[in-house]
Amino acid sequence: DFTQIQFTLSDGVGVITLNRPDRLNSFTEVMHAELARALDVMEAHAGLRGLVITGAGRGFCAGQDLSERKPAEDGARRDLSQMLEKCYRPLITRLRALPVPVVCVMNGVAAGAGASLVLACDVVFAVQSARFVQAFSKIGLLPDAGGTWFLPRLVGSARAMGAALFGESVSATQAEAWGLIWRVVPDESLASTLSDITATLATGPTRAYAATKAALHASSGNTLAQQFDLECQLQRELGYTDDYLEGMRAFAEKRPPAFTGT
Ligand code: T3D
Repeated sequence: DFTQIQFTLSDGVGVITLNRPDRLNSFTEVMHAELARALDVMEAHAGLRGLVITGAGRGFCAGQDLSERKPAEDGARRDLSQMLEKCYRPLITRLRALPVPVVCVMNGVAAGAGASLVLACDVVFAVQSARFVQAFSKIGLLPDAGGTWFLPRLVGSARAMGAALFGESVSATQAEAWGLIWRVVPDESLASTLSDITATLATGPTRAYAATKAALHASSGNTLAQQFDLECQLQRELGYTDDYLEGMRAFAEKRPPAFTGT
């Protein structure tokens, strides 16, 4: 019963497809509500093993639907922080907190808050023809939905400033070279990339993935000593998992591991 996204959950892996292709999958309040419902389902699912986010059609997401922002005839202004607090903050925060890898398979252009959504994901694949546009400055805004936090951490201040201030397109190839994303794939490999990554997540060491995500996300705010403490705590927990035992047995028996995510 979703109308602006598609959502499936099988073998523990959620797949969200942003689904307003004629508007380049731009965000509406309805889409935000549907994303929140999909996240409710995944957060409540004890056997969750991953989430993949992609888009329908030629675009990934063009950010806020600007047709919801038509200027009033009398020139009245609006408080833009409301939608940020109500919709974008929970979306980005919940994706970061999800204890499984969130993988973006970027099928086309990502602009404005759509670019911030991409950067909030843990791993990003992008088709060759995809591009990023920090479109905010073109309409007199600053990068939001976490954009000003993600951008400098991923690419450094110089590139973050240039991309954010001037809003020029950054190609998928450039994004990969900068370290903004993990990997560019050929356009014709979109479907196989999606199925490969869902299969990888469905059969992966989910608890190790969760610990890795938590530790890497924590690292930028930690000292080395604090990070050692965190690694010790998380590795201690992983040492008791079924997947570690299976990994050790598979290594000794020279066969691929059959992880259960437990
Ligand atoms: O408002 C708040 O609450 C604050 C939060 C803000 C968050 C934000 O995301 S602000 C930034 C909003 N997004 C943008 O400013 C991006 C606007 N779009 C573009 O710059 C370009 O469309 C793209 C660079 C994304 C893609 O360019 P291109 O040439 O490939 O496609 P196009 O022809 O511009 O767009 C195709 C159609 O989608 C077109 O409609 P038409 O002419 O076929 O009827 C275009 O108007 C529509 N479209 C694209 N982006 C949006 C959109 N419609 C509504 N909202 C959009 N954001």
